[in-house]
Amino acid sequence: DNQQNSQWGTRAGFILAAIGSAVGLGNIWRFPYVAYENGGGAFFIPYLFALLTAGIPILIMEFTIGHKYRGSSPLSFFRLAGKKAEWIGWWGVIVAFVISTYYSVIIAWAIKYTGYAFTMKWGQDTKDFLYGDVLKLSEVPGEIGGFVPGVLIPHLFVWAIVFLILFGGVKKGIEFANRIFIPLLTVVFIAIVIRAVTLPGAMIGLQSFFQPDLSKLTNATVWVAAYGHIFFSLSIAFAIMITYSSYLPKKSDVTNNAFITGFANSSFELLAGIGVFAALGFMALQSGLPIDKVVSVGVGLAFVAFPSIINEMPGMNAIFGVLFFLSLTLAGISSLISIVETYIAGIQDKFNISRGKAVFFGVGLSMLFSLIYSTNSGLYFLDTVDYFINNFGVAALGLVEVVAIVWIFKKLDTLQTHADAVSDIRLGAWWRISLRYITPVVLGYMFIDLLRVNVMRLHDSKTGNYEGYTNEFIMTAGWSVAVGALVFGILFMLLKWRKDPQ
Ligand code: LEU
Repeated sequence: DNQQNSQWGTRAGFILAAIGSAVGLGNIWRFPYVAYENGGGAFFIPYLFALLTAGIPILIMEFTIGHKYRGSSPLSFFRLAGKKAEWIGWWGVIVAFVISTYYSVIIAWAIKYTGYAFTMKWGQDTKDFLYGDVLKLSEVPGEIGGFVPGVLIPHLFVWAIVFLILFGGVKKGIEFANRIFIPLLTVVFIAIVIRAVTLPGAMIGLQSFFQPDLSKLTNATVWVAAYGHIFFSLSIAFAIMITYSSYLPKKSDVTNNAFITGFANSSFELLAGIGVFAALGFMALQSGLPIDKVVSVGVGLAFVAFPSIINEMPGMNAIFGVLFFLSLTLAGISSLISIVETYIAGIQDKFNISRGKAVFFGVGLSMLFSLIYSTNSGLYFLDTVDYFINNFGVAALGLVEVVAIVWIFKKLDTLQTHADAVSDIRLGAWWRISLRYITPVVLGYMFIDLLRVNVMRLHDSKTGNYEGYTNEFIMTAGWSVAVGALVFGILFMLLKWRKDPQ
């Protein structure tokens, strides 16, 4: 079927799919380690601030754009203000493309770990197991020795599932999968969190999570991390929610749907935070270490700390482990399909090809690029690409999108009128002030600071680059990817529409 004829079957179907996109690895794998790295309690206030002044307002804005202009992100932006807006849509599509390439490999790890959990195959040294046995990580970042078959095979399997779901179409593929995944995920996840908070020592963890650390509020890094995370977690600022809402029937309440999606996502995230920090508290009690010293992690948190926690748990370990990694897998797949759908929709609109062809082409291309993460240097690439694409792709794009719509194309009124015409809840001062002033000012300031710090790092051997990587590696895996997304976005805009975009 044609891109413009695709539609959700029911309102619940759309909401489930939007929640399925939002709730993902970001909530379960990413949020806990980002919060942990930013000092737990220090993260909380910036997180809530970013959610209420940027996250939810942008979500409403994107639902409105998709619903009003009824196209993929590039097409919607084109209809909003012509070619001079279209590139923003493509930039988001390319950012989504980059994210999909590494997002998929984490799901592959989760599938492997679901299997390991049955026998707790990871043993006592869970860190060595992940980096050594599973990922076969190279000594030198960027030094690619070859594929790791144990990762490559489940990774290809993930792409096969994504292909099948997307090939089914919007209603029979995406909506259908989410109808099964999301209820299942919710039940499994609640069971896990209940188990975690009833572990001895849980309170130690929860205290560090919820106690606001006011002394860190002046730290720009924490704020950027919060904004970047909110965007990632809500799937906003890179084409996803515009694409999904373009499949809404004409009569649909956009504001209400945005609130439901946003609150469902944050509840999930807070639950994940509660579960993970409770479990960390348990580890702190077992090891006698303070909570911020229990694990030294980053991207490995879910795959290093969790297996250790499972080892120590009094009873039901295997079930707990299987459920945890299964929920990671389900949450991941329902998000990955939404990321890939952005470029399937985009190329369908621009090049006027059938959905089937677009799915073949889109899934094939992202699978090809994703292969680098199945090599023995994959984790270094993942870590660096994730950092750069989130800060200089997602956060930068969020800033550009809001400033362009509000200040350059002056579409805030148009969008508000549209949203209010179809929604029960009216948008007022909170929405307008957030998008007009708060988001541009706060995010703009943060972003410039972040840019300054990271450019400086390239020249200053004392401070060192992100995670201490070499300049060469940071240029290849970091800057060229982030800048490349923007350049390719512009190139796609320059190509001709094969079908009248109006
Ligand atoms: N929102 C998703 C998550 O939290 C990520 C996005 C890239 C689809 O995992």
